[in-house]
Amino acid sequence: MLPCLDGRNPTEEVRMSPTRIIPQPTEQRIAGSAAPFTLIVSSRILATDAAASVAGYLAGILRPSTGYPLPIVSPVDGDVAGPADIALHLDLADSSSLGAEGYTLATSEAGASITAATPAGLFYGVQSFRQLLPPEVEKHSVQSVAWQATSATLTDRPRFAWRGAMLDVARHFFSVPAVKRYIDEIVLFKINTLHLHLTDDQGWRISIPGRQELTGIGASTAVGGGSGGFYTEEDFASIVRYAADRFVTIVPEIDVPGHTQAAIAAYPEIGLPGSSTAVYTGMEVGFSSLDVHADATWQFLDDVFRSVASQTPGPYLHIGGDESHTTPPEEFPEFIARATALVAAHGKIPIAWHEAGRSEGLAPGTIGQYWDYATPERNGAELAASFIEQGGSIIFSPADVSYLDITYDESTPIGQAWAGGPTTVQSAYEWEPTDVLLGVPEDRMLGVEAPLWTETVVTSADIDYLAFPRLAAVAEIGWSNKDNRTWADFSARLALWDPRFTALGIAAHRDDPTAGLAPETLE
Ligand code: TNX
Repeated sequence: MLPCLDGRNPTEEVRMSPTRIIPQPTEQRIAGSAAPFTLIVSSRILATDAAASVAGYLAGILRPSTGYPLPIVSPVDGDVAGPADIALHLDLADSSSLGAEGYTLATSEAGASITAATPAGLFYGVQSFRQLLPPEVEKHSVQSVAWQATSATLTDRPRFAWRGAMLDVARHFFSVPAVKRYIDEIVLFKINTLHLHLTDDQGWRISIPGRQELTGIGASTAVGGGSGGFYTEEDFASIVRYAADRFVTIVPEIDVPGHTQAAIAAYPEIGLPGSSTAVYTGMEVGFSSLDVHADATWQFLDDVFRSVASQTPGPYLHIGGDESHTTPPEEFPEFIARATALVAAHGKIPIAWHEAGRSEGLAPGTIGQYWDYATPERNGAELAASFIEQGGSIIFSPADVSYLDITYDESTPIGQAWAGGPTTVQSAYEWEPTDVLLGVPEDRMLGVEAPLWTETVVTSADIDYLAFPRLAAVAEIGWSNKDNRTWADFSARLALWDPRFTALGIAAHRDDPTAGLAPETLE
């Protein structure tokens, strides 16, 4: 039993998790009597060829901090795992019980083993295993620590297929190493999708062959007048590969028909007649629009969608569709119908923000991303239902609970305060997708995604501070059984994560432990 560490409600009866793992595993037991697993200098990682890349990833975590050689060995006949070894087993027979991403993990004095039907499942087993080891395992220099893991048995698989993070690289540009850093961080919490918001009024961030002005002019700015930037085709390919090696699908977003000032500055013929052709560095939204009826617009979109589709191996292409306040309202549905059809023609599944539900002509199966509030009092629900009626499903990103750019409290130095904000860690945790849009069947709920808009976010340290720990909260909603989650338990596990965030070099936000306490309870 863990102590209840949240300090807010010490009398509440809670069944505490046996381990500190986030997201909460489906089933876990600790064998109180069994001795822990111990990693020693002669430990080995046993893995067949198909599991070798996950074994390499695990070794990459363990070797720098333990200083142990940890050879990866392919088990040959008669080579059995010893009590200090870690064995990775791929067993297709387990796919019916573990699914495409599940795993079992067992640690004890008899050894450590992870079993899954797929390399992705093994990877998630590795994420749980590292959390059973002391936090110093996350450091990059040799630490003098007893490398013990609690004796535990876990069987774990995700609730939702889509567990996403979104990074806005348009308002401020983030370099390839900064994006890779974020990928390494999000996978700690078993996030499997990184949606990159690649274009907006303030910048165009991906190279499109034959459309040089997009990067020549469109990429030259950022919010506040910074110098911008963009990904070359090689840069983007290297992000996609890095993500794929960590079982993360990259979802590119080209936001149209609004949020397009950078593209219009580059190619004025695609803007609404009378549009400004200047680059833009402010923070207002909703003023720009493509011209729905111009041939130039459709030639442009064909070039862009073709190129982005070919640069992205994943099945999705996001077309935005949010806040297009200057697109003539009667033309917006037609625009969305045509744009989703074009994405489908280039072989990708279209995704759009929920406003696109105004169109009754969505390409079949178009996915809606709901960003209105979690409290069901606003109009987004009807728009989301439109995707369901047209054969699609829904990704949940309610702005008031899952937006990582909203401040935590009045003292947060960066971030925005709209969307019912501030958004505490507790409110990022205490919501449930099935309560947000009544009437959406659970099999049409693809999952959850936490967007990070970057109007006020400039550095990796800024990303870390706003994303952590709230992304961990949303990740648990996406992965864990809903009947298995309580804030008291989550916050206790989060408190145990503090030294791990520090060891990882993530300066996460920490709640003021006195917040919300009545003055008389304070010293
Ligand atoms: C709304 S939510 C936006 C973004 C802003 C964000 C700021 C959505 C689909 N659009 O353009 O960056 O608010 O929080």
